Amino acid sequence: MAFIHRRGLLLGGAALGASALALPGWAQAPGPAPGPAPAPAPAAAPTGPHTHAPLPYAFDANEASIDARTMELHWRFHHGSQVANLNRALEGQDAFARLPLDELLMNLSRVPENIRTAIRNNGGGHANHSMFWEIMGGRGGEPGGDLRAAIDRDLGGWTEFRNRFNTASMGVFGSGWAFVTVTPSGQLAIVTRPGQDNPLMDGSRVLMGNDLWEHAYYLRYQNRRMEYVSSWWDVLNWERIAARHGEAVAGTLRV
Ligand code: MN3
Repeated sequence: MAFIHRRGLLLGGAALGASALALPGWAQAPGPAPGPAPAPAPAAAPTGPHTHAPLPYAFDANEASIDARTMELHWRFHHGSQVANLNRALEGQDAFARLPLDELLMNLSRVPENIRTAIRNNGGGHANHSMFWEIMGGRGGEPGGDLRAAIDRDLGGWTEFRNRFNTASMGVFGSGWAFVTVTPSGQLAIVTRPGQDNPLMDGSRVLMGNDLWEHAYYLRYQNRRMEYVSSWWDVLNWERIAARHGEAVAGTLRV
C-alpha cells in the first residue's frame, strides 16, 4: 500500500511534465530557441505551523465512487493550497499560529479582522479535507455497535439517515459541505455549511462529512451531484467513523 501511494505521488506535477516532453517525434524537432532567463521563483510558502498530511491510501482507493485523478487533484492542489494559504495568513501571528486547528476555528471571532476571512476559508478547508480523507478509503457497508445505536436513536435508523443526509447534500446551494456532528455524549445531527465553513466554528465537532464542491466530483459526474452523493457511501470507512464517534465521547476528537 505504501509503495502504491508513493508511486501515485510521482504521477503528479514534475513526472507528468517530463513524460509530455518525451512524446515521439520531439527528438527530431529542432531544439527550442534559448529564451529569457526564467523569472525568480516566488517566495516559498511557510512550511508550518500546519502540515498537509499524505493521503492514508492510494489515489485510486476510492475508485468505486471517486476517480483517482479527482482524488489526486483534490488532495494535492485544492487541499494543498489551503494549507499553504493558512500558513501564510498565520505569518507573524504567533498567538494564533500556536493554536491547534480546532481551537483556531473555535476562536475565529478573536482572530484579527484582516486575516479572519483567510483563516475561515483556508483553516475551514484544511479541517474539512483532513476529515474527508480520513473517513474514506473503505468499502461502505453499514456501521454497527455504539455508532449504529446512535444513528438509530438520533437519525431515524440507517435508511432514514442516508435519505436525510442525501437530501441535505442536494439542498446545499453552490459550494459547501454536509456533515454529521457529534456531541460529547455521542449524540448525532445532520447539518450543512456553505463554502469551507466547519461546525467547529459554532463549537460542534464533526463525525463525518461530504465535500459538495464541484471539484470533488465533476470529472466523473459533471452536473450529476445526486449520483456522486449516492455513490459516496460505497467508499466510507465505517471502522474509522466509529472510532471518531468513540473519540468524541472520550473528548479526544479534534478536526
Ligand atoms: Mn474540496
